[in-house]
Amino acid sequence: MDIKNTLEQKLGKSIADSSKQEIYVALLNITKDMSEEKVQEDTGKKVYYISAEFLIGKLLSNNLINLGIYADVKKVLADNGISLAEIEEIEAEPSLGNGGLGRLAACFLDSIASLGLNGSGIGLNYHLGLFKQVFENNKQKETANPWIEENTFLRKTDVSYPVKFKDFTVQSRMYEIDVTGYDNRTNKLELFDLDTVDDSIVGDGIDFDKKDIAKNLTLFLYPDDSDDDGRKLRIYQQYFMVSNGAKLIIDECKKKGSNLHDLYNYAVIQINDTHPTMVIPELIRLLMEEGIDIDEAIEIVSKTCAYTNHTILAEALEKWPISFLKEVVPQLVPIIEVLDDKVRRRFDDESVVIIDKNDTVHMAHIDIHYGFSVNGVAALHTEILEKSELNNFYKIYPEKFNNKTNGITFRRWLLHCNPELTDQLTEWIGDGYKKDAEELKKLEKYLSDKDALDTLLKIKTDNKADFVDYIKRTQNITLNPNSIFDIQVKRLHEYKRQQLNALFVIHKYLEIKKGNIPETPITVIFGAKAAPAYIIAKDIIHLILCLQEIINNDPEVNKYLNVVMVENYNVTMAERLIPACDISEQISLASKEASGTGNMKFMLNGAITLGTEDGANVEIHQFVGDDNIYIFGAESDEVIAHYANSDYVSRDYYEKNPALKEAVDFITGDAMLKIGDETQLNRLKNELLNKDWFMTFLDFDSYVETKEKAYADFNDREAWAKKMLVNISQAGFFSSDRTIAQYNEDIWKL
Ligand code: GFP
Repeated sequence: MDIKNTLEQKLGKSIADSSKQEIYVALLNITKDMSEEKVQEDTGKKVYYISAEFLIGKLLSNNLINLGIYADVKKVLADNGISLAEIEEIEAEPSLGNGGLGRLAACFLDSIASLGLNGSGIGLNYHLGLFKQVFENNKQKETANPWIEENTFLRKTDVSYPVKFKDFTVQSRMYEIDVTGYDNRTNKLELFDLDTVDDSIVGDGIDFDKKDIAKNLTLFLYPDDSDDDGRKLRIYQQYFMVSNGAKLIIDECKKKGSNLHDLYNYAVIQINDTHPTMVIPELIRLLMEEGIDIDEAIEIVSKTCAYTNHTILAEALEKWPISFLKEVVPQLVPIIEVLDDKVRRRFDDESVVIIDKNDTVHMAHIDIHYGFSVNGVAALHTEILEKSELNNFYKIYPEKFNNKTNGITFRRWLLHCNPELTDQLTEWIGDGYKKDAEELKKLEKYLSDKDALDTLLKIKTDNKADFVDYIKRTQNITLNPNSIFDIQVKRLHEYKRQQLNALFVIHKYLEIKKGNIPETPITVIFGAKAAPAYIIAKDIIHLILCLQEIINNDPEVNKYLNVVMVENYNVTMAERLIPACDISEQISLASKEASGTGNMKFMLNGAITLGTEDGANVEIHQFVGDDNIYIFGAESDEVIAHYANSDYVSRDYYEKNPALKEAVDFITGDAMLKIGDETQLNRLKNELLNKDWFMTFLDFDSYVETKEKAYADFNDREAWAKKMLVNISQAGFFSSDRTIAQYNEDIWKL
């Protein structure tokens, strides 16, 4: 294909005479045309991945790569003095996800298409996304994030269904986004929406009338659920998603010849976390409308649906009062009662019922009883589900439980975000690794090659310099490119323990004040959004931003230590940060992080993990060996025992450990109170001293010691480069192509 010609044809003029905006739109349309040509006829069994979130990131470059024209487009533009990077910046990042859950769904869609499998994503088209984070007075403020532009990858379709709620019916509209496989077929992400949704009802920040469903239904992902109206809105959203999804699935299967009694031969539904759980009773209801009796309908649906669990945190396993369901979707209630009744008849165990004695519906319990597969997302996570969190279910259905360790798409997290490293790897080992990630192991032969190790260090230095420019240009933050980039980016949550990292920063600051100067300067970088109603999470952001102000403005310290929290952390920012990282912080309290996927992205880009034995860190550790990872802290068994015995008392650690006490007291010391919010800082300190549910203090000493060791090791550049190369060479297992191949082999059987 002659890219220059095609592009100029679309533009209707020469590239030289076109604006960047025009070039962006032309490229967008070219990729849409090319993707469309790779759509295949829907035959055979198909997987439907239903998820409240799809954190897909910008699409232009990803699609150019997957269509095989990225290099050509880049060259044609460069010949005209235009950089593709500038064109990429014009695209708004879709705001359809929150964190790892949504990003995993996006990686999976890429791998499903790239492996040539027939599958669609099903979700919602949130107009204003999660929210856009801005910092004001060292605090997070949430604003709307309108991302849908006139020229967009979204396509409006004719597909539309009536969706009935208790008091009214709405008419949906399906939009779709092409999911272009790498050198393979195109699949679809189907996003349901409502024509009546009205962005203008959003006032200051992200406030709106939660009761006006016709106008607010698809405005925001995860609307504030701190009151009943907010919780009911989530039920409206979830039902809207699954009712549309179920109708689409039935239509598509019928078209392929299904008589619905054999639905499971045509469709498999992967339920991503508990948000889409109502697809089970809704499908049963729809099959009954088609004349199938309830017992058979339940059997059919149970053979069609599979469930993935992403967390052991009770708060994230959804439970709805049955009264809410009666108010929003009364048509599902009798079905859920039958599902519960069947469970109660079979098992005399209150812990596995669907509707408990407080009239609360346990969504995960529906998934486990009425799905045919239950999987965790890393080996340790699945083991904890089987042995403790879901043990009562595991005893009933051992055959349903299985592990699928998460993965990431190397197209976005290596080929796209780190072109310099990609080219170098290709020079060293050929490009087979782009389709078979295990081939990265071939890099092992360079482990004693000094030139290769120097090259690797140079690529890291270049990526750091690029990031320094980018963050200066976009957020006016000045960074030292010669410092160690120590990075923690992920959703803000106490179990992920950004507060532990912040306590280290305080400790380090005080050490430098005492004259203990680090050999190499350090830059600690954070990126995280806190859920709008999560008070302590917002206090932690406040703490970090205040530390940033104090430390970066202290002339005694800022030559050696800087702290930065990037604003509005998203996929685009991650693509810049990850290739520039030296130390990857994966410091959750052992047992609490189901898997983590950032850990895999950092590893693939040559960062060294500093982490607990948690989630997929455990598997990373096994692959790279003790010398190429920094592991610290209590292990999951110890943590689980502390919870069981209720014997963790954070104040004891504080009283006995002067370094820890000094760091904790700093939170409400003079320097902080001068610039910070007293209420917030006091609340955070009290939380740590009197509760500390995620055992920050338990691991403080071990964290400090291990981190200092990593900082010291960094100075032996050759030894460090070796660690980097080992990490890259061992990353192959964490390709989402491997994960999806396993889902298909064990669960979907397409
Ligand atoms: C959640 C879990 C992570 C896991 C992802 C994907 O992500 O451990 O890796 O789901 O399975 F917590 P977050 O939404 O918390 O980032």
